[in-house]
Amino acid sequence: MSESPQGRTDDKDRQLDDDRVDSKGALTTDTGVRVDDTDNSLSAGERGPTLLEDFQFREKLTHFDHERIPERVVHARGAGAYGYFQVYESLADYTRAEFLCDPSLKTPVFVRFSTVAGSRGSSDTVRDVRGFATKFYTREGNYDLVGNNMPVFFIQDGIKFPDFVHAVKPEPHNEIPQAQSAHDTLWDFVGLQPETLHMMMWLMSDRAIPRSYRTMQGFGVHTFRLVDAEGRGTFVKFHWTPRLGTHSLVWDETQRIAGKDPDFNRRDLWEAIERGQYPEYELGMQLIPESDEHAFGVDLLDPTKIVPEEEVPVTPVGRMVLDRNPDNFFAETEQVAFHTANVVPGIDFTNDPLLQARNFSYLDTQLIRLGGPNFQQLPVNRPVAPVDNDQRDGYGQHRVHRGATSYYPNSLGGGCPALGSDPYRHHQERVDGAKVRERSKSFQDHYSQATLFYNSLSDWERGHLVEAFRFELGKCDTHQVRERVVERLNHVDHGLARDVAAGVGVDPPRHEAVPNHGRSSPALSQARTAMNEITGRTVAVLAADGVDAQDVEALRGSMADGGAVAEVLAPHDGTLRTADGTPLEADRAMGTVSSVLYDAVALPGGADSAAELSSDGLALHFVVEAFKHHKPIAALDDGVDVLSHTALPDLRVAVPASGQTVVDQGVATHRGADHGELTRALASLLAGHRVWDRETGAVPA
Ligand code: HDE
Repeated sequence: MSESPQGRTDDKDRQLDDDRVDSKGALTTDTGVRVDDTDNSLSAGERGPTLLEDFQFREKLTHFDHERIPERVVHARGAGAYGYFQVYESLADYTRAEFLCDPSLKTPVFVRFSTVAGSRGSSDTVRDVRGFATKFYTREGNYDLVGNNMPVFFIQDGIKFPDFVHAVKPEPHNEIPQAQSAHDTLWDFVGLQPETLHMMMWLMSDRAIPRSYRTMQGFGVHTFRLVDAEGRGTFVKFHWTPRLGTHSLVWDETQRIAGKDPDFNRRDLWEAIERGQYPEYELGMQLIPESDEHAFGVDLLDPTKIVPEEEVPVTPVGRMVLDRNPDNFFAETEQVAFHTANVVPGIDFTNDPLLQARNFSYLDTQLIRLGGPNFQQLPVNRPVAPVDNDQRDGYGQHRVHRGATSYYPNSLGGGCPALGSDPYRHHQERVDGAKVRERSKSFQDHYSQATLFYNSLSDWERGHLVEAFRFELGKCDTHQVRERVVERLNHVDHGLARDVAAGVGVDPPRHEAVPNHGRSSPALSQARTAMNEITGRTVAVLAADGVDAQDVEALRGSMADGGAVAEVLAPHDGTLRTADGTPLEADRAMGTVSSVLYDAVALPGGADSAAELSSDGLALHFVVEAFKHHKPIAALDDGVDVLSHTALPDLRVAVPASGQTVVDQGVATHRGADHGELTRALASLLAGHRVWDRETGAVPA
């Protein structure tokens, strides 16, 4: 049995070993017949027709023709990783689920992150919701928590899902635009379906453009139910909180990354795990006794609402670490099949109509996507818990069931499989009502939590939100669509509606539709997230011949100490001649990357290097663009001079005297030998992620 690259093995990893294949023998057909030529087909004479008899050729082509399966109808583009989950303390007071009650257990998990609207080959950094789906391989069966990075959803009842998805996906007549919500049909739907408004606020916020899957929250969205050993239920809302804080990109940056590196988020996850910087998330729960079901002024069954954390605090209950990349994207990340109805004893549903619809849809979708009812036998899906039942046959059946019986009850098979002891029991909720096709009145307030979200944002977050609405509506060709959305926004906040209207050529509403209630929930703002980490952040160190080698080492060393990665970018690949003559290998040629792929830029000293960079358009653009995107910039000695060659008024930051470190607008500069203060300043700016109060309006990048 091989160990995972990171050296950890668990039940799932050991199980997967039976399926892992390393190519090490002679080439054969699928039937095991050895072949010695895979380049030439069998033909009648060297220039004659190909022969039907060539079974090897036919098998190779046929297999190729059938390599593709349907992509997911939503969440087609994703990236996955294995890891483990461990609960801090027993939650036996609320649930009988073993993996939530035994702190000594490390439960293996597979997580798939995704965008929603784009096709499998679309870009990572589009404005979209991100999926955050976790499969826990528990000893009591698989449990799937299929969440998103936003805590609410676009619609209240699953019967509206096809309408919403048809509206957001590329328009059907010309299949434009790919992976974008900025088009008429989505906003037409939004204007006519006000229950979308709260979620649209989240979608227009920075949450929709995460810096990394490692810096993204996750939410179960629905209210679920925990059930203890006595059958008592407790409502629960699930939250994942990333250890590195919740951080986003800048909109202009995301669009550039989409071209420079469409795999930006996928690559970031993969590389962080390969480096041993394992992404970590804390699981939190909002626990609500059944007796408090109606205590919060929102219907817990309505997935367009949150329960503010200030009213029901999030209790941290456990930790998830992702420490192993998959071996094969298709076999694992593509074939993983999540299903909201994959629950284990102690976890149950509520009557949220969106959740109920999902409990139908996910099984159905796997049948078409994975080609039949045996998809749970695929290696990534197979539970570590034993499986035994009378289900038989079907496409892709891998198990060789022995014996004559496949029915219950039987005596000929010794009565097996026998009914299990300690089984899954559905919570005994009393229900009663007439069959109706009606939305509950308690679901009808569509605006007050959209207002709550808006009120809770910091100034810079609000600025981004207004810009996002302007961008998206500005892409709509139909004026009436723009007008209707502005009218809806006037129910959220009058100022917001006016700000958006002013950017999209719509008459600003003259009166407020409803007064802003003034309430806020500080926990909703990203400005309050963890800002004490630089693990996995990337710093571009721009250098040319004549660079000061000690400056480069100081930058590299201090960044590495905090877990950040500093890369030396030079005008060309290969070796640089440094000021003291020692050779320095460039990590990359500047022209193959871009500032948008880094979190910060540093300019080391060295007169020749600074002079060359000061007349290199690529290098100057690098600095200006990083400044535009609110990124920390650090410059040492002669490197400080490069800043003035960018000829930007905003970049004429305060210049340090010898021996001094100055931090001005997130630009840290230093002249003199001791770099300690400068590197500390850079680390602290990086931990704060971006310099949001920097004025960038005049920067033309
Ligand atoms: Fe999904 N959703 N969804 N969804 N969803 C799918 O299942 C669906 C909803 C979510 O990485 C599909 O296997 C309906 C909410 C994630 O493989 C499909 C409704 C939330 C993923 C489906 C919803 C999600 C999916 C497509 C409304 C957040 C990706 C392929 C009733 C709580 C899982 C597949 C992965 C995937 C249906 C609403 C999250 C078609 C009908 C709400 C993270 O079954």
